[in-house]
Amino acid sequence: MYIITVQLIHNKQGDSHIMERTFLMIKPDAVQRNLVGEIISRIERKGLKLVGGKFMTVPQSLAEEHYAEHTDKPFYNKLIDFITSAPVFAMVVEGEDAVNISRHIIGKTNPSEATPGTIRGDLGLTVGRNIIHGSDSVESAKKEINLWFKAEELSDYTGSREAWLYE
Ligand code: D4T
Repeated sequence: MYIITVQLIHNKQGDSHIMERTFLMIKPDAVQRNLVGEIISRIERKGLKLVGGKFMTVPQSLAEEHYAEHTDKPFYNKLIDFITSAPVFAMVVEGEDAVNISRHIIGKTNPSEATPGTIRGDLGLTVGRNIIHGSDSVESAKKEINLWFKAEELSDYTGSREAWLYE
């Protein structure tokens, strides 16, 4: 059974908007550098709503499945070693256009090219230690949420400030 990651929401005025969920993972470097609170704070301040989160050491099999598209890349082995080397904080966040917005606040893959103000631009230095992962499309978000989380680990709830975030 797949977890629903995109929903059409109707407000009282009859307007509709698309609510998305995306998968984010605070990587081992950021956990070791005590940046978990700083990063979650940036995501929450933007208005994205946390609907699931877990602190975990990534099993080899999960790391391999998550990064399956990179199997042939020269950095693949180092990437798997890194991601399984120490705990990560995996989470699911929800909001209008959540996939796109979270990629924007994360910044470019290589922190040396990421704009100041973004998570990678402010907190990272090198591509092999780039702080956080975020799904790059609605399709990957769906795949990754279902790979990392069970349906019962996610919460459906209305945030008390949603009327001040959405028309
Ligand atoms: P992730 O998947 O971690 O959010 O990163 P991106 O989506 O921004 O970038 P990606 O899939 O191209 O890379 C996956 C992961 O591999 C590391 N990496 C990447 C690396 O160590 N060396 C490299 O040259 C590249 C391109 C960083 C992110």
